[in-house]
Amino acid sequence: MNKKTALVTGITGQDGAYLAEYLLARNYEVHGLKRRASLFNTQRVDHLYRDPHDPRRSFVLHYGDLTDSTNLVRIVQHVRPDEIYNLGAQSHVKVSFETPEYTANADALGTLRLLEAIRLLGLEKSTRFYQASTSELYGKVQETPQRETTPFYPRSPYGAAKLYAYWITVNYREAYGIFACNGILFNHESPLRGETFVTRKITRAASRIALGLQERLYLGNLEALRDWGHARDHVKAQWLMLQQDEPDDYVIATGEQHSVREFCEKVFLCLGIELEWRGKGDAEQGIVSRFSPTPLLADCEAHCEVASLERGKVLVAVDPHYFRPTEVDTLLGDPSKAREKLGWQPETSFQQLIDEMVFQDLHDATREAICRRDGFPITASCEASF
Ligand code: NDP
Ligand code: GDR
Repeated sequence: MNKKTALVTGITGQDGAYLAEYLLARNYEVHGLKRRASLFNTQRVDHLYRDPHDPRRSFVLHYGDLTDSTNLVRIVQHVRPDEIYNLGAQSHVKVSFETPEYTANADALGTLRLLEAIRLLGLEKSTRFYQASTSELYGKVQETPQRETTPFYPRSPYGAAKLYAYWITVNYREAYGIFACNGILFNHESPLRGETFVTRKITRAASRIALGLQERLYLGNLEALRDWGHARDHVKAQWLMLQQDEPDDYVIATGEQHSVREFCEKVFLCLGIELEWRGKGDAEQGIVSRFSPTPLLADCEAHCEVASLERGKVLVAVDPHYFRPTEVDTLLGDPSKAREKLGWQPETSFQQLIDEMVFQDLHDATREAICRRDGFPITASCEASF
């Protein structure tokens, strides 16, 4: 059977890395778009890199940017992919309030540029297109749970940009017969999740606090409810959509909802730290009610010191700086259509997701602690604003 070729934008991001693995395991030739940066930005896919002289090479990166249409046309023309996965985006909701125009350019017009590239090059009948749509389209939710027919009400420049991308994908499917699908994916996380999204911010901070590398974790809205799945499961659904007889749009979610507060409690508990909440609103704090290191944390003691966290110590505090001008309070997806038509269902439980993320971040924190102790002042990158 002929090798299929896929072009993945956003290949250096969380989903891009999982999808690249998934496609390579299915014998695809995978081409990815990477942005020029002054520092290496390919850490998530470096293990897939092959020397260009290796004849068995199935993984190729091209410099490019979703804001540059000539470059997109050139890459699509060169690769002539069977499938395009448009995962590239300015994907941070809070950041989109700071950079609304750029977010619209990359997330909304970027999608149009790719669809136009398919059309200009006459690939309408040969190249299938996946658009990374999002539960942020539902924003101020009009019904619960959210399904494919639920009306959209975006609450951020990111959501509004993705709304355009959603509809232009539908329009090019209907107008030009392109096999184009929207995956309306609810939040999905992993050890590869960007450090400024709330789940990773929490697993990273809890691990560092447990090893005495950080004093406190500052968060925004603890009440926000999300339907959190695992990126590994969700990228399978992206691929399945493009393997169907007809193009369509699908909600991809777990059908389970948890609050930021609960996520936080479960993460600290993984390390043996029981949290108790005191105060209300902006003054709310998560304090230690009991600390008895779990075997996972106790194992670190062979290499570095575990923090002594006495009862009553404040580990989590609210900082209104992290609130958003308009918030999405609650999201819960109904993945029935994906289950029935794609045969897709999530395989990773909420607890397994947390365990995986904590395991990886504790490992990184241990390395940081050892290096610091031995006089190598590693500084963990942090971004105070998000
Ligand atoms: P990430 O933020 O981890 O990755 C985004 C990717 O897009 C990175 O590779 C980034 O490159 C790239 N990118 C950003 N701007 C541009 C640009 N102008 N041109 C080309 N590439 C660009 O996101 P995720 O992997 O989590 O998400 C993948 C997609 O799915 C995104 O479109 C996101 O909006 C959407 N989505 C994500 C969900 C989630 O919960 N993860 C849920 C629903 C939708 P660089 O590495 O250089 O920054
Ligand atoms: P989200 O993810 O906005 O849902 O977008 P994020 O993890 O940033 O926020 C989830 C919820 O947690 C609340 N929150 C905080 N968020 C961050 N980042 N930092 C904090 O300190 C904090 N405290 C509380 C937020 O207010 C929010 O309610 C993600 C992205 O991956 C999008 O690209 C994707 O489309 C959607 O998920 C589905």
